[in-house]
Amino acid sequence: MLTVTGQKRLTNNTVEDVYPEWSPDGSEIVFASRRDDDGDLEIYVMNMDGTGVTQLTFNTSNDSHPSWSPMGATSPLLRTGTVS
Ligand SMILES: [Ca+2]
Repeated sequence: MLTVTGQKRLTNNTVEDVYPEWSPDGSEIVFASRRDDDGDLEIYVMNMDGTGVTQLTFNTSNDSHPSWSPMGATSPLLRTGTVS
């Protein structure tokens, strides 16, 4: 069971970091961001402490609302869609 006892800023930039979702085991967070400078959303994953940010999608569409596959999976199940 994950117990949250405080708050820590995990991202710090001038663009959107949106649609975060914890991994089933609480060790990682998948999210969408516009941080790659081409203006559309991409999907990223990071450790629960904000380290180890890894970009998972690379395209010109808005990739958003990522979700995790069922308990025990080791990587996010990605679902892409257009953000209005
Ligand atoms: Ca994209």
